Amino acid sequence: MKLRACVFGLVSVLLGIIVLAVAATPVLGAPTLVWQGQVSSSTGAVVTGPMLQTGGYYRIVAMNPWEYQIDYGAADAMYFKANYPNNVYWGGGSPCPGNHSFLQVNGQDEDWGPFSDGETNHTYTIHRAGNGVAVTFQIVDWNDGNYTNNECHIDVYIYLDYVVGGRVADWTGQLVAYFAVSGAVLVGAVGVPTVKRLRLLSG
Ligand SMILES: [Ca+2]
Repeated sequence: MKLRACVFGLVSVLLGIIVLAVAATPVLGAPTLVWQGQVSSSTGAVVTGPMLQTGGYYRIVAMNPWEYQIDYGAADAMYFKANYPNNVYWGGGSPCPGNHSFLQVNGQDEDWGPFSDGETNHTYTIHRAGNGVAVTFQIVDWNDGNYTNNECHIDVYIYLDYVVGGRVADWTGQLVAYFAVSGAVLVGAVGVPTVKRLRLLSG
């Protein structure tokens, strides 16, 4: 009886390990959320996200507009609209001044891609390879440098990407372009990692 109980216990433990392993394994066809956070426009504070593991691939999504001048000017991760007709539905946006991005990643400008208006909730996506350090986000107000007249925030979501046949894909199986941090650069400058474009995998 004791032996049976012990065997049963052992099987239960093994099953538990298998279940945990399956739960932790990303499944192509379903997005796996790693982290979500809010980046304030009114504080300009740096938000520290999770450590992106070396060997891992990640999809970073930013959405929602904010206001760089309440009741007058709206912005999102990459674009802005002065004298807006509506603070969500702009009818077109201008690129961030100086070829910067309002939403910074690891203290650097980011190319968030084509403009997304209110219909798509100002949503932007980039892909990154993990480098073993925590990723950070910050809104920099490149329009007036004044944070006291700002309002709202950008929502940031981080999901797992997948390696399919030696290439990186998102959860739908769509191949993506990704960016990684040079290991050689990381050794000398962990605090300010330099992003290096490695390969364009799409298309
Ligand atoms: Ca402002």
